[in-house]
Amino acid sequence: MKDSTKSSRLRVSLLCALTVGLAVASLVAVSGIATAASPRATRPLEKGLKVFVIPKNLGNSYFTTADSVKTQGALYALKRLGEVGTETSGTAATPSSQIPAIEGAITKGANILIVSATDPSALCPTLKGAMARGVTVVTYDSDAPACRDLFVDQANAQGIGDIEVDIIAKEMGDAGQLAVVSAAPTATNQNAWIVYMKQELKKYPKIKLVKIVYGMDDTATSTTVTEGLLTAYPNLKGIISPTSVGLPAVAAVLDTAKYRGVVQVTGLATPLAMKKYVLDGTCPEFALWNPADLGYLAAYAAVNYASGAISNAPGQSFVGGKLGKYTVGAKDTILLGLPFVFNKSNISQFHF
Ligand code: RAM
Repeated sequence: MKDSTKSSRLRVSLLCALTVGLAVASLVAVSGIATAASPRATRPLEKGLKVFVIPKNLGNSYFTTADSVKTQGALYALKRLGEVGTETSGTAATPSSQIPAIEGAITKGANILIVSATDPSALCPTLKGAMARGVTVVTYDSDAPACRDLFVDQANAQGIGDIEVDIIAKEMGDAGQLAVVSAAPTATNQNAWIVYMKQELKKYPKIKLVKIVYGMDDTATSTTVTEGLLTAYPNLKGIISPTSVGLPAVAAVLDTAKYRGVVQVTGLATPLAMKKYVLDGTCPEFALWNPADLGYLAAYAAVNYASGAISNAPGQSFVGGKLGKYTVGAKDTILLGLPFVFNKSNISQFHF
C-alpha cells in the first residue's frame, strides 16, 4: 500500500471512529495497544508511595490536562491507587529550570519520578543518581532513554510526524516553502517527530522545508519566531508547529485576512486552544492524543513497576485502570495509542 494511502486511511478510520460517537479516551482504549499477553501483576501494588509528576514546565495547559485530578490525569490515577502524588517543575521548558525541581523531589524522599524530559541527556546525572538510590524513574511525553526505567509514549513518533506532513501538504497543494515552529531544540519528542517529518516530506518533492525555529513552549517566543519567519520568507506557504504552546501562537499570528488561507498551518495542540482557529479557517486540521490518558497511564505503569508487579522487559503487562490492559514493548516503552485529528466536524465535542 502506498504510504500516502496508508496515512489517509489512518485519518479516515480515526474520523469514522469519532462519527460512531467515541471520545478520545475510548479511542485510546480500543486502539489495539493492549495485547493478549497475560498480566504478571501478581504482587499487590504498594500504597503510600511518594510520586512526583514533573512535566517539562508548569503553566502549559497540555501538561495541566495530563497531570490534574480534575481531568483524570496522573494525579487522579495516583489518588485512586492510594499514592501521594505531587506535580512540580520549573516555569521554563528548559533543563536548567526543570532539574532543580527533580532534585527537590528527590530530597523530599520521592519513590517515583514521572518526568517529561526537556533534554534527553542533561537530566541524566540527576535521574541516574535517583535510580541508583532505588527511585523508579518513568518518562512520559518526552523521553530520556539512557536514564529511566520505562517510557510511556503518547503515540508512535512516525505516525505523529507523518500525519502533520500529510495535513500540511494537502493544505499547501503539495508545493511551496514550509517551516517548522518547534518547542526547545533539545526536546526529545519534537526532535523525534521532526526526523519523521523530513522522511515523510520526501513524498512531496515540491515542498521545501526552509527553516526550523524554536518557540521554547513559550507563547511570546513562539509569536516572535513566527513573525520572524514571515518576514524572512515572504513566500512561505506552510508552518507545522508540533507543540501545544507553539501551534496556537502561530495560528494567532496567521489569523488575519493577510495570512488566513495563504500561509497554512497545522501541528499538535489541545482542542480548546485551537477551536477558534479551526472554526474561522486559519487552521482547519491539527492532531493530538488524549493528554489526560497519557498522564493516567504513566501513573499506573510507574506504580506497577515500583511495586515489582512488572519489569521493563517486552511482553510484561498490567492493567492501566479504566484504560485496560497494556504491554511493555521494545525499548522499555508503553504506547498509549494513535494520534487523533481534530477539525470543524469534531472540535466542539472536546473540552480540554
Ligand atoms: C507541548 C510540549 C509537549 C508536547 C505537546 C504536543 O505541550 O512540548 O512535550 O507533547 O506540546
